[in-house]
Amino acid sequence: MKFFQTTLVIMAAGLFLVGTLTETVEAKTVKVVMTAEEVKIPIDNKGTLYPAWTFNGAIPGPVVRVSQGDTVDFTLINPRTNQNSHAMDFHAAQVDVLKEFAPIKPGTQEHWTFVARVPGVFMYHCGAMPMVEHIARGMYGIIIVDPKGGYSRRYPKPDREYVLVQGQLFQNPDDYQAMLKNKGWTNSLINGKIFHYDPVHDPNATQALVAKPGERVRIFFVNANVNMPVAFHPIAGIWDRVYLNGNPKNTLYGIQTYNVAPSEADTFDIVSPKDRPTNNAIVDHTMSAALRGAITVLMNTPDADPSAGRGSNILLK
Ligand SMILES: [Cu+2]
Repeated sequence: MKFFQTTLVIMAAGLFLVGTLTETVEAKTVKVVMTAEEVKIPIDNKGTLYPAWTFNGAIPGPVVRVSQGDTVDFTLINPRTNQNSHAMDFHAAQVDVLKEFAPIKPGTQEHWTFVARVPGVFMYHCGAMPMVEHIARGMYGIIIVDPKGGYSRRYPKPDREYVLVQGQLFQNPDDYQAMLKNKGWTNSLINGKIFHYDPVHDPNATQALVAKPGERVRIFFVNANVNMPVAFHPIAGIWDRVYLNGNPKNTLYGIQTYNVAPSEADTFDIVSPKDRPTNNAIVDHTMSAALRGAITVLMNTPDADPSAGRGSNILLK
């Protein structure tokens, strides 16, 4: 979480009067700096290296979290040591694809701002060509825009929050023609690793999501696959609520599987039985993806680590 802490600096708080009443809402400017890094990083729990392209040296890139109405003050650095142009496409931004989202060459940087007007969860990704390769090699992440109104009956405060970002791993990182045809896709990545949080399928996995029985666990999910939707399902459970695009105005109740399109992000609540310890396996129910790495274990036990899924621990490294 070092990058998260160092790259997100709350710059200033502006105070705006809302309407004619004395009610006030603080809108902040949040400074976000990302560096495009072409680096070899581990893509499984035993440390197999892959020549990835990343934001800040990790898949996914840093979690960006702001409140509705905040201004994101963004800088993208493309170091001279890189071989390729890179770009940033925040799905939470309403700007100009030819201006803000334009690629920048190695040895340059760009700076722009946007106001996060729409609440929810959004993907971000590199939009430089060939885009399929820049995304498949790891240049993606999540931006959470918390709703201005805060929590409510419709959008209850969760006990834990976790970020899960799914992607596709291709055997040949340079063959973007194969990526376009979805050929050479060998594995699914969850937060950058195959079976990242699944000690059942991978003896090298040391982590799982944890919660206490009966807690409301909120999952912010991004489908960063380049070609395939995700059939998002909690085995041995039912999604209590699904907030489409993470927006509390778009709430579905009692859902077994929700189909998440490429580039879509949604928020999912699950509440386990209160009276006993249980486990869930959160999967892409598309079998070819589940068994290539897209399974995440959620353990609901009374001794769950109280710091997991809270504060800066929502994306388990
Ligand atoms: Cu890129």
